[in-house]
Amino acid sequence: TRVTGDAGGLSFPAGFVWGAATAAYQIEGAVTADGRGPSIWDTFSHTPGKVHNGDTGDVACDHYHRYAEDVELMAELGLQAYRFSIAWPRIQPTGSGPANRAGLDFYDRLVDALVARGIEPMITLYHWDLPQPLQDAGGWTNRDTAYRFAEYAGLVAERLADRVGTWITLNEPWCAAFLGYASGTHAPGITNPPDAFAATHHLLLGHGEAVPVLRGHGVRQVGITLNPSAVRPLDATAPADVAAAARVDGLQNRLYLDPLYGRGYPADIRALIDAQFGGAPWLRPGDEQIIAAPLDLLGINYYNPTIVTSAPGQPSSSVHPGTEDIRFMPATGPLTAMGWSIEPASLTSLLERLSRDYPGLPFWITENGCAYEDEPEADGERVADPARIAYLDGHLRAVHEAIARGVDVRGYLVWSLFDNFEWAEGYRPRFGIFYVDYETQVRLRKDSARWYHKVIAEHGLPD
Ligand code: GBH
Repeated sequence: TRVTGDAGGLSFPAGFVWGAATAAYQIEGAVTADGRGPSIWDTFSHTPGKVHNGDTGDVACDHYHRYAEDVELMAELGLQAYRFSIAWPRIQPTGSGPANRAGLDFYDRLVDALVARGIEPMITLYHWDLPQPLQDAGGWTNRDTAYRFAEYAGLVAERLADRVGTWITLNEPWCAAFLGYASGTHAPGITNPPDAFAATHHLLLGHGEAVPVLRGHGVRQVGITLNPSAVRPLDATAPADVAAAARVDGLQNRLYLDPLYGRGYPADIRALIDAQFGGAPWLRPGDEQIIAAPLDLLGINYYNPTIVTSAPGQPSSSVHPGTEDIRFMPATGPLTAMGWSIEPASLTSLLERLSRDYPGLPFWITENGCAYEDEPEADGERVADPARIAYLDGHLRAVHEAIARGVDVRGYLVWSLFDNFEWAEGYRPRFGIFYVDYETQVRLRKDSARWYHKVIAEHGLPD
């Protein structure tokens, strides 16, 4: 495999897949169309003070009505794969019971349009939009939600498994659990630290219950997407900082990876949960075996590094349970519109570390990208986003470097195809390679989309 280009560009291994990603609540809008029920993100975004500027996903990119044109844009871009999520409340408006046919019909049409254009659909079953009635019964702190999730997975697979090869059960369960139930910065906005661990367990259990259901419908490629923290100590020679980084790694990475890879929950984090949160009443015999259902790929979302230092006895700056005595360092250098620093080398080292400690599954970069407050030029046509091109170029070089060092990375999906509803940050940060005018719903190719088109066409980075 030729991995070095002739004139400073970089070419990727044969078969490496180029794509882009979105999520249902962030782009679809049409929140009451065709029988869709409310999700926790409808409730949360409509609660004053929760989302920047009071923004909601009510309309978003109106993708629900514009999917056909949107697929044309993907085809013109040359996209090989498109990762999107299914809105559970479109399929089961109350979170259980028979499928809402009209909801399934939408994704059926979308999948057909993608397949017709030669774009490989990749489904994420859960990208954070839990049906509100399930939340009313406790949400992910209720073990029953895991079984409801597996049931929902079956309804979707029954309809789409014949045309969709790759299925991701959950997107970033750490975010769903820790931002949803501990910091409360995401839906459902609960701030009860032990709930983050119960939610984590039931998310993983739901994942494990769903895997055999998907296989039963003939699905060949099943994975999960995590947001592993590229964490390191502020001072690598200070044992307390090294220990702090190891704890964050435990709480954010090993807490998920170890049970998924069949090792059960990590002992240090189990001990922390017992000591600080009064045990793990949610854990039942056999659960860890269910969570360890064999997978075919691991999805990795990477945006920025995390640098931590030990800070005992200081007022806690951390909202994450178990890290009260740890300080998360402020971002440095040129920042994105999310306030995140830009460090491609951390992606290479994260991938190397994961492939060393968690061998056996091919990796996909299921999200990578950056937000800016892009605006069209005076001509109303061009959107110049050189910083995004530099970010994507740098991170693709980082992926390439990991591959050169032996890491098995099969594909790369830009976050995001479109500017969209950035959760608690609303519409201000724009992650898209397509600009969306939220007044007119006009989509404009940013310069980064033109650049990505070339990357795909050349199967690598131009000079
Ligand atoms: C992804 O999550 C999501 O999958 C996607 O929907 C989203 O649009 C995209 O990234 C861009 O944000 O310590 O409380 O400050 C984001 C991953 C990881 C971002 C944790 C925030 C720090 C949380 N997140 N990170 S906090």
